[in-house]
Amino acid sequence: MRPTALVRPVPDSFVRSVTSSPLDRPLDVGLARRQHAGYVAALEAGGFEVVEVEQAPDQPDSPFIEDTAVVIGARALATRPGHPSRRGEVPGVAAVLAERMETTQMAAPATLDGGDVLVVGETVFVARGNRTNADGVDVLRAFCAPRTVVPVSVNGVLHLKSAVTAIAGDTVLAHGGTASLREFSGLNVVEVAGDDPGAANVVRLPDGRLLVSESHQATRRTLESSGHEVVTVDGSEFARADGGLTCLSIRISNLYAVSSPP
Ligand code: CIR
Repeated sequence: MRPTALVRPVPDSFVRSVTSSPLDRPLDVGLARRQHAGYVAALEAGGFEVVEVEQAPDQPDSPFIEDTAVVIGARALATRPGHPSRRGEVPGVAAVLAERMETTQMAAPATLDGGDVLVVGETVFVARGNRTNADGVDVLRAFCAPRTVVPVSVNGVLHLKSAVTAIAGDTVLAHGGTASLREFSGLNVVEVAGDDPGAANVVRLPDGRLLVSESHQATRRTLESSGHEVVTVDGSEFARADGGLTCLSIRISNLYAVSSPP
């Protein structure tokens, strides 16, 4: 299957997205839509076939589609998001996934957000505590078997991928002030500097380039100086709602796997 990215359009209700702190001004839906279009164009230019899941008018956070499913190999786990207001996002995404692959649904009391799950090679890292609970980790373990699931602690960020993402099959980009890097000791770790953990949130494109937010020029320089080709997009309106670039898609490919699953 060609690398595929599922995305979901920005509804008018986006203005009511969950935010960790009050905003100085309302979210700008028009701007978010323009930035979303730029993001989709960058995914397509980078080699993803983009599939748009039907808009969910009553689900403000639905563009942050990554949280609704974990895809490993050719199987999907539809999640039960940690924030109750987001659970209605799942059925629409699960239906699209079920047309393409075996899809199972996580059940209560488990909670897990896809943003807390990072697959690097055959290892699956997960952050527990914020949106993902212990039952969610147990369900993930069963889903991922025989792959190893490694819990990681993070501080002061919503999700694991807010502060650590994969930039190669054996390399992560990480904000060391936020995530414990001990668990990644078997991998190459490229650290981002500065106060913003979101500087480590990048998307690896099928053509090998890395998609970085325009607001993280230091990340761009770090990656370019280590030989990576970078493309940037503006994701600032989503960052105001606590979302990074990874949150805006579910990427289905074997980019992160050392070997294909059985
Ligand atoms: C939320 O609080 O759930 C959304 N406003 C942001 C979700 C961002 N998703 C992600 O980091 N994977």
